[in-house]
Amino acid sequence: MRHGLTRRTFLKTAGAATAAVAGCAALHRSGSPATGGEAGGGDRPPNVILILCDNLGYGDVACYGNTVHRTPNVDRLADEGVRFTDFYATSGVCTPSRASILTGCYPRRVGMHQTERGDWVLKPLAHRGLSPNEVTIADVLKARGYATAIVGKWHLGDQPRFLPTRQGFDSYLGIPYSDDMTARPGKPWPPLPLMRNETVIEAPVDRAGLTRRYTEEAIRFITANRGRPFFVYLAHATPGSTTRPHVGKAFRGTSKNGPWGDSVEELDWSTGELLAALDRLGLDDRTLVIWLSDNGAPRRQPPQGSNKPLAGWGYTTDEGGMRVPCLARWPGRVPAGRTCAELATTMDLLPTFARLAGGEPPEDRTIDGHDIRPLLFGHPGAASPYDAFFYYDVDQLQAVRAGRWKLYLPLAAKRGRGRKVPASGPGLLYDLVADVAEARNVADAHPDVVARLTAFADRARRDLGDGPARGAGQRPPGHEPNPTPRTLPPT
Ligand SMILES: [Ca+2]
Repeated sequence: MRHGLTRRTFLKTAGAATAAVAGCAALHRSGSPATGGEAGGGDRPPNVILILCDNLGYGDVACYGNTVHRTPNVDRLADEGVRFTDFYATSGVCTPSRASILTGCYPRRVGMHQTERGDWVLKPLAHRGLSPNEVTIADVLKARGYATAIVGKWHLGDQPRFLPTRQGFDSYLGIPYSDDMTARPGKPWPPLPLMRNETVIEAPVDRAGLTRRYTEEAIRFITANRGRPFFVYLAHATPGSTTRPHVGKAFRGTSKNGPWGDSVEELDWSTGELLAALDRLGLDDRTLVIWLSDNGAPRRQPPQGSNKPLAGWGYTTDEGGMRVPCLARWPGRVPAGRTCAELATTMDLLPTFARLAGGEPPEDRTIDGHDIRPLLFGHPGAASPYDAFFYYDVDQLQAVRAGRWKLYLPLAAKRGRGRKVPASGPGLLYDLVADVAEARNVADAHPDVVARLTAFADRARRDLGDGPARGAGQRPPGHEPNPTPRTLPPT
């Protein structure tokens, strides 16, 4: 690994590469390695639409087994693309999960596993944010000539220096954090702001209308940029973190599962609108659509969302907390109607998109994710690129998966929610292939597997750290010494 290159150096280098590739493509219109082959058909790389739901569970859509919610448009993505059964977010909560999506790294790698106060997620006026030195998906694709937009929830820092417009996005419409972080007594939080780029345009924003507005904004951006490659990160606010999801008028009370079901069906409607727009614009076969969630459905009494058949709830390191639905559709390139059971993660999006765009992920730093084009394209024998995957709760390493096995480490003081683990001994071992619900601990029968996974955990501790102990491969987060609230400009 080379050191010393800043984000700016990466962007400059990548920009030069774009120019070189453009010249090359002009000379060899059909055979350039950057624009032919896996990068996509024709002479331009694919558009990418990344649709992210908030707190939507593994079992919340029909193509993952839900029998109550009606999700024909999401199911269509499964019919026309690939459905991943073992796809992971890197955290059970928003901020760290989103840091991984954008950077291709474990949250601890980029210092976004906790706030400066050791909390789960960033609150308004937090000092912390994703470091401006990190390279995001938007940076990588923008350097390849893409138009880049984020529509929706950011949650990687609400201070000006941390906003998406400083992280490679040409445009932004959305809320800079969670939709439950509204003005309230005892908190210095401002009325919930809707931002256009770096300016608040509405506060408090009408949360019920967000899904429709976000959908319209994404379609407007796609339409305006149909003649060039584009990247849209559509990060919906729902089902979200409020005790009753906010739902548009047209969907209120229309499902068989209360506001949660209404919001899932509204997300399905939104997905259908986007697919219709792609069809109308003739962009179907040059657009990769990825649809997923940032973490599992949280526990509610009575229950609202579903993580079935997985065990546990959002905000934990149980499978139900971190394994998410993930669908990918690209007609003509991603084979239709396939299921992929190989382990993949949100960290793979950056390296994969970089390659699809004819570029490379940043080489001056460690990126934890992998190029999963072989899984997307269904290459015969394509296997998970992970020897091990690590489950952290805030700063604590709690579990390791390798192949079919998941080991919950013994912890004298396990933090957060989720299953209880022994304080000492081998921990809890589950065979996720034979026992997807993590019901039968088989640690005693497989001491060799326990030893192997424990060694992986030691590797993670050295590299990424654990608890207060720093790892050798951690990078610092961004820090704003004097945070200010995002409020409407004076009139
Ligand atoms: Ca979330």
